[in-house]
Amino acid sequence: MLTVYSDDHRLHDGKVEFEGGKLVPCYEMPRRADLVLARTREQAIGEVIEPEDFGLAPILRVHEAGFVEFLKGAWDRWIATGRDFDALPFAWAVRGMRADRIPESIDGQLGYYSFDAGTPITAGTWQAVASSVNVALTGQRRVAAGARAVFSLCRPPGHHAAAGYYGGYCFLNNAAIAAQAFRDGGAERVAILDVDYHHGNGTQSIFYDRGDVFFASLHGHPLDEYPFFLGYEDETGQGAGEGCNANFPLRWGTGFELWSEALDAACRRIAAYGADALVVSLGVDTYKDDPISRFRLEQADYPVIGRRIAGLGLPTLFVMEGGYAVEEIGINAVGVLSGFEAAA
Ligand code: SP5
Ligand code: ZN
Repeated sequence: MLTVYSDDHRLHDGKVEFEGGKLVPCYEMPRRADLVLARTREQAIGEVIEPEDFGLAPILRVHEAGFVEFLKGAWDRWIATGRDFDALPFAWAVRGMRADRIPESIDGQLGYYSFDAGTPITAGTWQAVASSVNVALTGQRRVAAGARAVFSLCRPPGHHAAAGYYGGYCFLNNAAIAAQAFRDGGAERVAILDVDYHHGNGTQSIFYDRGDVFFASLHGHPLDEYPFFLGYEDETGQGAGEGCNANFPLRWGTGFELWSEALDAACRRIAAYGADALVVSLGVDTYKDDPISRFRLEQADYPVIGRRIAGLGLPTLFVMEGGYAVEEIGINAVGVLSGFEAAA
């Protein structure tokens, strides 16, 4: 399997995130992608290529122009106020507040365009984010041109980012932008399977009222787990998208037996939908030793996941999302790809 990768991800290197009442070192770090890349080489799963530059147009098919403009300029505006450390928001518009008015101050806008305080913007964030999108789109192009499967080793991840806000270590939604590119390239129907531990709230919200992109997600139950405010089973889509959203929330402590039943159910829904292409939001924070997650998958389970996904028989783009047990992230992510290859 071909891997698409860029060193530009290292330009996004946040120091701290807000978690549990404290600023703690970022879980989402450059070493994650470095180790996944190293593992693709060790396992010789295939050639590694650099991304092409697709510019802003495919991003603007999914994200609001004002939000993209904000992301591009946020760091410069932040340091212009005299601060030389990571930019984090601290206030948000919630129920009954004026979400229709955009503040002028950088601090107000950080809140307006985000949903958590765990996602620092740093000097190189925009460049890394734009490159991560290009990694996804380069993979998408190859799959659209006939490759059975490609691995886009994206960093930063994307599935928590919505059309107009960032959060959850995600800024632009790589998987959603790739899914839209499949549609714009002529695919009639696209499915997205999100196996990251966390609900893909951004991806769901982007396609919620559309019937041309099916979204299925297996994740920690919102009653227990971040991002808390989306991801219930009764979110089935709306309007033209009714029936095209499928959530499989699972409680803390879930092991592979139960998890793989949910995977089967999600795969059956995708097969019934009849997609022309599949995008997999590949997070491996379902691993038993993940420091921020509470599922119990083991290393040997990841190739089984890949095999099940290959069974769908669809042209498949894997897009890297989460996974914070850094020393095992390569083994687990590439385990999925190897299982897929063995079965494809
Ligand atoms: C892409 C992705 O996986 N994003 C995840 C973002 C999660 N951010 C919130 C982290 C809160 C962790 N709290 C767990 C406490 C264990 N020390
Ligand atoms: Zn995650």
